[in-house]
Amino acid sequence: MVRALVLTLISVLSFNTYSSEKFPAGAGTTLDFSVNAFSHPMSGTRGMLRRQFQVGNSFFKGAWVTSPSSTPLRDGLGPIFNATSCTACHLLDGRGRGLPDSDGKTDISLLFRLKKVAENGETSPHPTYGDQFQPHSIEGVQGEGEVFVKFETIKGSFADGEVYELKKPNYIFRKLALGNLGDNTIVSPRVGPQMIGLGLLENINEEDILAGEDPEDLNNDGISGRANYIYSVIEQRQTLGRFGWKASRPNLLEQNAAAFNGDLGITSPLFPTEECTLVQIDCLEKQTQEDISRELLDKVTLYTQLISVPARRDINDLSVKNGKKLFHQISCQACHRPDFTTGSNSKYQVLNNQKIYPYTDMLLHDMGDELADDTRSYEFEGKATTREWRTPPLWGLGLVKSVNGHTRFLHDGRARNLQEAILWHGGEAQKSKDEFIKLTKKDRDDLIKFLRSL
Ligand code: HEC
Ligand code: HEC
Ligand SMILES: [Ca+2]
Ligand SMILES: [Ca+2]
Ligand SMILES: [Ca+2]
Ligand SMILES: [Ca+2]
Repeated sequence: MVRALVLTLISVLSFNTYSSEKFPAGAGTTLDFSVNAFSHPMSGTRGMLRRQFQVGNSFFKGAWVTSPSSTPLRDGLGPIFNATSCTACHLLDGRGRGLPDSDGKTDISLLFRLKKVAENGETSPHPTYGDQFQPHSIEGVQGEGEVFVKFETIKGSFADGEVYELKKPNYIFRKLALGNLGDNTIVSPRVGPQMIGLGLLENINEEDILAGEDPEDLNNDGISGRANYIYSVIEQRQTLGRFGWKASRPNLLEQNAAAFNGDLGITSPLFPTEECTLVQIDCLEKQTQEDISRELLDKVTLYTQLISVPARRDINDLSVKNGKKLFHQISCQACHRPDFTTGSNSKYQVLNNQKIYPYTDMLLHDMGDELADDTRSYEFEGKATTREWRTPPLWGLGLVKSVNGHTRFLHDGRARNLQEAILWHGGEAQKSKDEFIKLTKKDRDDLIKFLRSL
């Protein structure tokens, strides 16, 4: 009885301590703001669990090799692939830069999803290149080609007269192994996102996400918000999508297995076939089965579930406080929902019942012509269309520069800083963007300072 009381008291006290917005991941929040800020396990992870986290980390970081090899635990790379390690695109568990500073070859961290559109508007994987473009290959197999970017300058100005320039990327596919992509091909660029707090996002109750949907915009604020649904190979049914820029993966296990398969060419019990299409004969000849086991996938998944989120900085700074007020005033929070409380279904207590501050509603939004993969609306992945993107979490944004040495944002890294990320917003976010443009210079800077404190 006394013990129960003491335990309740401790949990109430610790809940109060960590439920403030200073601790975006609740009790598991890390206080390291260095270059390693995105690489810590949830704070309090000790003993056996900490060792398991490190084992998972080693498979995430290490380079994979062609099979057969003297290290069967780390072989199976290819026949075609984007990179030889997870880290190549999620450096220090942070994000890729995606694009070079000026016209040239795209960065390894930028991958391209492909679809062919039929006359009736239905999309399917590209018949020659499949649903992802893999530039690299093992010996004896052809990589699919190279992707270059050519920037186009878009000019605009704020209401106070200050001018700005955005660089719009146009993608050019070169050295294509099996001929042109052809007409009616839709190309969807994606940069590797940061890995923090994913286990918490996975543990938000589905009803809490769905409560934010407003597909017909009944409250008339110009913002709809739709959930994505996709087939889960684990549950063998349509399930809510949470991960990826279009929320097209239902959970971290499937996301990781898909990354192994699509990005590294590593097959597993979840995705047992290599990415070769029927016309990629050299690729088909070098296929291998079950390059990794379910057990190994589970280790990497534990790792991705337990990566922590750094604490906020400067929350009492007056500019940051003003920025936060403006964030709400111009309706950024309508999509970048500040908080959720996680559910209680995780086997890791540190992920359960936490008040978290991810700044996402986990829903899809039409973000306008400029950000769309295609201005026409076709279903692209699950229910997500060519025009829609999942609101990305904003936690950790202020530390991307320290961790990754760049400040590139959005699904292909086209925004060169946080201000440009806002200026690319359109569609359902057009009104918010227009209001940002009308702010004074001081208020714009304060809003950015608020984002940098996240
Ligand atoms: C070639 C670059 C690349 C490599 C290599 C790569 N990823 Fe990713 N990763 C991405 C991209 C791009 C996305 C977003 C995918 C999308 O939008 O569908 C992503 C998304 C993810 C996500 C979801 C993050 C979120 O916020 O929704 C996880 C988890 C992940 N990757 C894990 C891995 C693991 C594990 C590996 C190694 C097996 C890996 N990735 C290898 C580029 C890469
Ligand atoms: C209608 C929903 C919506 C509104 C309103 C909205 N956003 Fe976004 N935001 C998104 C989506 C979706 C993306 C991802 C778009 C993409 O990558 O193409 C995004 C991306 C971002 C990013 C880049 C994040 C990253 O990980 O690269 C920042 C920063 C951001 N928004 C800040 C803001 C601010 C500040 C406001 C208010 C002025 C705002 N947003 C209003 C939906 C919205
Ligand atoms: Ca393989
Ligand atoms: Ca391919
Ligand atoms: Ca609405
Ligand atoms: Ca193997």
